Amino acid sequence: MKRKVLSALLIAAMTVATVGCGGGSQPTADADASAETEAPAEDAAADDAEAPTEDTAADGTADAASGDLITVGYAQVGAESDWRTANTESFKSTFTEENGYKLIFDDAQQKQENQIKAIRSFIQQEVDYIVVAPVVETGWETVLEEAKEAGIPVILSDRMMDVSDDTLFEAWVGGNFVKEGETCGDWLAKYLEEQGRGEEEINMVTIQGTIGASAQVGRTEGMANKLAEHSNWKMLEMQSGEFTQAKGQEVMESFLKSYDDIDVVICENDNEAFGAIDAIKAAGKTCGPEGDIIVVSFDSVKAAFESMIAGDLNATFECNPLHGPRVAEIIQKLEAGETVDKIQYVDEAYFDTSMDLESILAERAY
Ligand code: GZL
Repeated sequence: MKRKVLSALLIAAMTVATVGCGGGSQPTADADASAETEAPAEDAAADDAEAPTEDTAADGTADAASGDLITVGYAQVGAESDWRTANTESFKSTFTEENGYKLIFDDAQQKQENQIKAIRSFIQQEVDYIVVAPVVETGWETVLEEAKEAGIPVILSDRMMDVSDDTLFEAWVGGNFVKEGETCGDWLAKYLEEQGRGEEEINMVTIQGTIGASAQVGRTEGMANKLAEHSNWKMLEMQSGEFTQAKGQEVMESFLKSYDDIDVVICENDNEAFGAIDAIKAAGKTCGPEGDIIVVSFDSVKAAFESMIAGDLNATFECNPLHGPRVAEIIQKLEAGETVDKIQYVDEAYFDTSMDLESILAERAY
């Protein structure tokens, strides 16, 4: 709704300043009557035709009742993992009314068509910003064009979109997934060396994430880069566990039926690892630092620390889910008419059983 106020202010400004209406940046929060204030011609033309809405007075100022909240539509992937739950909580605790926002949240249940529907609904509701955690990288150009046409900035969080025109989104904030995969590979090489297995034939399997999701693409690529450095490492098979515990267990069960000499299982998120560990134990095998099979995973959620402390999981590679504050910072900069970096990686570490996990866990925010 805030955008309508801004547009009304802009029209007032443009009426006074009679400036040219070539393409330009979004109206900013402090749009003033100065001649240099610009807005894309279509915005001005579109708003020109519209009377002030019920919650704006004739002079375009929002009345106290409607407040001056920034409305944010958030198209979330789903609720498939502990990481996702922490990510959702980060947004809900950041985009609150006391922080000056109205959050419209949509859980797409891991379906792209639901996310596209949500984005179209946000456009119809004339939100001020659309935030998307795209379930997969492709298939977004059309709906992003619609958002651009409506003059609504889009911010990407978590996973990336593969679009030919990167002006279709303002910024992306998330993990460096290729680096996560490579860090995992380097950790594995060091761990095997320390175990005196640096030259041994090592058989691996991978439980991938949702195929086509940036986290899956990047982690698989990063690990592949490291496989290429170790001719004694053999990737027996890779299958998607959809980033869920149930599917992770199912995939590991099938791997254990197919191969009786698995040395390492790489799980592309912690929840898949929890499922894989259940499958390994049900098959009468052991895992973890003292076990038959090395288990590594990604995310570093609290339950992963508990699994390492229990001796089941060997290591987890962090993917920070707390994107709410980062996205809010981007929005505040855009509101102030500032430019924002297009790509913003979050800081990430890794954790393994050589560390003081109880102390680290006590400090973890997610
Ligand atoms: C990573 C995120 C992935 C997590 C999974 O940024 O996209 O999706 O690794 C989650 O836990 O399902």
